[in-house]
Amino acid sequence: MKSILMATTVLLAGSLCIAQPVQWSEADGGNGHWYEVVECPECTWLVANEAALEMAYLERGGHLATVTSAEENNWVWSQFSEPCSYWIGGYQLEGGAEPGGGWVWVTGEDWVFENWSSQGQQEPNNSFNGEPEGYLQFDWNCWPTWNDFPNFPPSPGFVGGYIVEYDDFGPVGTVSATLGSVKALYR
Ligand SMILES: [Ca+2]
Ligand SMILES: [Ca+2]
Repeated sequence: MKSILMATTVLLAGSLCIAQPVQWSEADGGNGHWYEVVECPECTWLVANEAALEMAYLERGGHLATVTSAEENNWVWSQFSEPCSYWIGGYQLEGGAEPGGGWVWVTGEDWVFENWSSQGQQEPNNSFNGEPEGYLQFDWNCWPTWNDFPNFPPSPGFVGGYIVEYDDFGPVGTVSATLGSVKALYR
């Protein structure tokens, strides 16, 4: 009986995908922040945003990852084995010119680096079957570039989950208090 239980435990442990935060260390040219992937195909961007703000690691508060340089983009993309269609922390403000205007990071960091997809359709294109798009994800075509997308997972494969960044804002709760509420164009 004991051996059966042990075998079951091993099987369960083997089948579970237990994510662990990983540091983009300064020794590797990084920013010292920690990152984590959360699988959640049913998560809208707004749900993912709220969930990320509730997360913490090493007493750092989390937020959806803000990918503010090519180096950060490449590190996240390769570190998490090509997180196709995962949400990251960009969204479009009300009044932003479509499709590329008014994009901001949840942290308020400057929107300087952009990495829109151009391999297939040119993104941002503000249209998914007629739905406007105001939220940021890694492209669902599995390119290491970005797509603007609506606040929903319309069918399996279009949303994988989300990427959390544990910043140096300080203790748990500090980040969400600092950021305030998201005022996006499309709910
Ligand atoms: Ca960042
Ligand atoms: Ca798009």
